[in-house]
This record gives sequence, C-alpha cells and structure tokens, in this order.
Amino acid sequence: MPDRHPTLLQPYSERAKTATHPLSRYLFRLMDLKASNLCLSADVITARELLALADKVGPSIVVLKTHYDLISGWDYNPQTGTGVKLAALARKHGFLIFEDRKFVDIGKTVQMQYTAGTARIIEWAHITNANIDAGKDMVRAMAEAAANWKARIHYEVKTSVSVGTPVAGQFEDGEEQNNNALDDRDSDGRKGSIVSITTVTQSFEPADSPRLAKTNEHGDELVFPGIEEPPMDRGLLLLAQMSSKGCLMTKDYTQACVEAAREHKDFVMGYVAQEALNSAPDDNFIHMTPGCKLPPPGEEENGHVEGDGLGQQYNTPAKLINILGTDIVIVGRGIIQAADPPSEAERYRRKAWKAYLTRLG
Ligand code: BMP
Repeated sequence: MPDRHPTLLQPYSERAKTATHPLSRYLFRLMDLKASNLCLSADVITARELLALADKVGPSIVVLKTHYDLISGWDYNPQTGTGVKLAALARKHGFLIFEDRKFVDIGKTVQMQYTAGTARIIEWAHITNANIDAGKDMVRAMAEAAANWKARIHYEVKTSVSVGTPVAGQFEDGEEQNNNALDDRDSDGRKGSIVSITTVTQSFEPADSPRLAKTNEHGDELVFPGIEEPPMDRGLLLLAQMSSKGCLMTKDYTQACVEAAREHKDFVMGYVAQEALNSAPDDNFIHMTPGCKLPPPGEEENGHVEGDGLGQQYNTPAKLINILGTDIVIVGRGIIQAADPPSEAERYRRKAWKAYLTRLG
C-alpha cells in the first residue's frame, strides 16, 4: 500500500467531488448519506431468497453483489424478471447492484456476454467486474459496449412493464415466485402495494424525471430519500487481487490493472482488491474488498477469523479499512448465515464505518 495516499485521509464526501466516474461520485455521496461502506454479497441459492434478503438488508448497505449464475429460479424476463425486481429494490433502499461476473475473454465475446445473452447484465447491474488476464483491450471493449448501451437506452422508452417494488414478505411464503409480479392477493395491503406501473429504464433515471410522476402511482414511496437516482452510466471494477489462499495474481498483473484503470477512467470505477491501490497524486479509484468477517459479538477485539477451509481467507473490517485502506467491505456468509441477517448487517455497517472514521482520524 502506498504511504498515506491523500485519498486515505479524505472523507467520502470530498472524494465524491473529484472522482472521475459519475457512478463513483454518486456512490461516495451515497456512502456519506447512509453512513455505510458495506456491500452485501448475496450468495443465496434462489431468486426468492435473493429478493427477500435485498429487501431486508437494503437499509444497511450501499452495494449489493450478485452471482446471478448461482441462483436458481432467476427470471430472465428483461421487463419483469429478477434483474428488474432487484433494480426496484435498489431504488427503494438506495444501493447499487454489482454483478460479480469476473469477465475474462476476448473483447468481442465479453461485449456480447455483458450486453446480451440470457442475463443481459448491463440492463440491471450498475457495476460489474473483469479479470484482465486476457489483456487490457478487453476493458476497452467493455467500455465501448457500455457507452453504446447508454446512448441507446437514453432514447428508448419502454412503457409495457408492470412491476412495482417487491417487499420481503412476498418471497417468504414458500410459493413459487409470480413472474408477472402483479400479486395483489393479500388483503393486508402489503402485497397489494407492489402493484404499480413503472418502466424498465425508470430504475436508472433521475428521480425528477418527468416520466416517473406520470407512470408510477407510488413514485415517492419507491425512491430512496435524500439523493437522486443513480446516473445511467455503468461502471467496471478490475479484479486486481483476490482474497483466496495461493492466488496466482502477481504484482505485475495488479500493476497492469492500475494502468488499465488510469487509461479508462470514464468506465473503470476502481478495483476489487485486498489493499488500496491509489498511488499517483490524482488517483481516486474506489476499492471493494471481499474476504471480510467479524468475530462473534464480544470477541471483535481479538481480530482473527479463520478461513472457510476452501481457500477463502478473512480479515476484519478494521484491518481492511483502517490498515489496508479499502473503501467498501464485501461480506457474504458473515451476514447471510447469521441468525438475524439484518441486525448482523447493521453490526458490520457500524464496525466498517467506525474503521473509516478512525482512518480519517
Ligand atoms: P464470503 O463473505 O461468504 O466469503 O463471500 C465472498 C464473496 O466475494 C463471494 O461471492 C466470492 O465470489 C467473492 N470474492 C471473494 O471472496 N474473493 C475475491 O477475491 C473476489 C471475490 O469476488
């Protein structure tokens, strides 16, 4: 880690002013607003669990990370499917969606995997990531694809969608998920509240978009207060270092990621890494770090957490943020496997935020 790079001592609200990428500027502001530098890695096995978890933990997080390909029952419908429902929850709770796809291939292939195919990741994930072992041109290819998508979506108005903001209760009753999402069976008004009219692209529009008021009867309830909608830009994180034991990524590879990030500042938001990689005076990339776990309540000060026996290695939020200089900690099983995930998420949020405040001094 570079010695005391200026960004390590700057509040996120200040970094929001100088970050190059519009989505990074937004994310820094969101972190400041929610007092959160926590990302939930939502590695559950069904779409229903994913949406229920996102709804419950949403208030504590600023990023929700998915692996869409480990989720059964993922509904690929581009207008009413799981991605759209997740986007609605992101609007409601104020978090960004990060699909941890780790793209790696020739440029043409990753363009197609990113924008088309079954999952159409670009449509619902604000952020995705890439392993650049295939070479830096891959980043350029993805940047081009994202720019083309943005130009197209800007002019595209889709009005045929009927999906509201799902609520956790909808996914907990053991029923199969209703793909039409127009579930008004419950007389308590809770399920009924998901019936509303919206559009796919609305999830990514500014809250003051004239289309919102016209098309969404519950518009105000569904948008997280205090900040506008995220910009429609898409962002990439470069997988610069991994948390796993025996990881083969070399210093040269990590350095190539740093160079690629600087060459594509309009598209690369930062890194998935194990330490801060900002070193040039004007570097202001954002760092997200997995391999994070807290000891059980009461034992936090001991600091050491065992790995998972399958190569995963863990560090505490205090070490990752305060000592190694990351910005956002990514936590999966530490929260998901807790008896009460929302309150455990709050414990992580508090610890991670405290570590950030300690770093600022
Ligand atoms: P957990 O907190 O349950 O160990 O989950 C970590 C998550 O972060 C997983 O989704 C994994 O794929 C991801 N991840 C990681 O653990 N280490 C890395 O270096 C990069 C990752 O994306």
